[in-house]
Amino acid sequence: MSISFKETLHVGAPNIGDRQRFHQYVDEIFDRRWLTNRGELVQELEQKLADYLGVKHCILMCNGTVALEIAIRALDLAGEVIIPSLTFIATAHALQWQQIKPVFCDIDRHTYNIDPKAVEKLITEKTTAIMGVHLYSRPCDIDALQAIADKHGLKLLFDAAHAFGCSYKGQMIGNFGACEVFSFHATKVFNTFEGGAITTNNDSLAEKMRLMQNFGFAGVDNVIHVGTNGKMTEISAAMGLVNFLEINKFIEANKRNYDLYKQAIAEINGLKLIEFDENQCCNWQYIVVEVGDEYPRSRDALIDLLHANNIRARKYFWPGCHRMEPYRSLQPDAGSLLSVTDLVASRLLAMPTGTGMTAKSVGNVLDLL
Ligand code: T4K
Repeated sequence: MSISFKETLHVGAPNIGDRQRFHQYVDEIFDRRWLTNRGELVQELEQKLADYLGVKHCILMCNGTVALEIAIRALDLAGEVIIPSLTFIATAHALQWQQIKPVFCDIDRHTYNIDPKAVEKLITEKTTAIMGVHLYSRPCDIDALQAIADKHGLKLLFDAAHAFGCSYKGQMIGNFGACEVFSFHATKVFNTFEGGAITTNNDSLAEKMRLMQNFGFAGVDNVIHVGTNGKMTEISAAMGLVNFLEINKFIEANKRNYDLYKQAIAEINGLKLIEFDENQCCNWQYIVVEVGDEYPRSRDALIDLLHANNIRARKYFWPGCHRMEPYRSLQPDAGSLLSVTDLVASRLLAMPTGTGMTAKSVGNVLDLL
């Protein structure tokens, strides 16, 4: 079967705000001749995002991965850190990069998030932290994870790359654990081309992370800490300011697309669309479909069909970090405790959404399904 749409529909196609305003910002940046190193626009965006999230500190970063690395280092993590395997590889790499072993934990069958019951069994003498991932915009079971962390004297932090604009029990993601890390990559609901942020309500941690992202400089010629270069540029901040003006529009477009998918997928035997808590804020940015046994095609056959018709659906996050290098070689037995992860990773499919999708293009995808 081939419907062959002319347009190619990508998962991750960026949301782009007012171009004219962006061009004006670029001119202003050039006029000021201040391109990076905590410029005016970075400071303005940090304040706006901190206000939006209701958090004390928002530290903008060059990308989400470096932000994770800095958070991990600032919290003095070492030894082993428990994370889910069903996540983007950056979650694991940010630890391994610093010689910390990511210990892969199974997920809850329904939420796809790290399973607190499985976490406790993985704690050893070497464990220093739990890093939850709010996968596909749905917050982890934060209360349960915090209780485990408190009981065992572990640090808790979150990879919140997917959860900008989402809330947990009425409070915005960004306020939980010791700190939370966002990605503002082009593919995210809110993007700064490349970019990210760490948010925290802890003053001394924030100060330490600010030092670490700028080589440890505490003023001109005065280095007081080891550090790296995690700074966001003014161009990225300009993109952020422009996109932030339209964040509600972006989220509304995602919600409209989600509702269209939901209505149609409810009628299709064997397909199950991800569900969200309508009482919480959500960015609706991941249209994740689980392909069950009752569907006439396997997940892989379905993705082939979609690709043949210019719909670039993705198998996020197949095959799970534990089945990719270096973890596959370093931890060959990890899969024995990850049966839910393996099952779910073989069934999920992410579908295109965002402001680039019209109701008609969603309809075209649904016709094919
Ligand atoms: N933690 C989690 C849970 C994450 O999901 C991520 C990033 C991170 C940490 C790390 O944050 P960053 O360091 O990236 O800030 C993409 C993104 O590059 C990555 O940011 C994102 N997660 C991940 C889920 O998706 P790939 O390897 O799938 O990228 P790629 O090049 O295949 O593009 C993805 C899709 O987006 C394609 O369908 C094409 C489309 N696209 C992409 C770009 C860049 C566009 O249409 N336009 C574009 O400009 O990782």
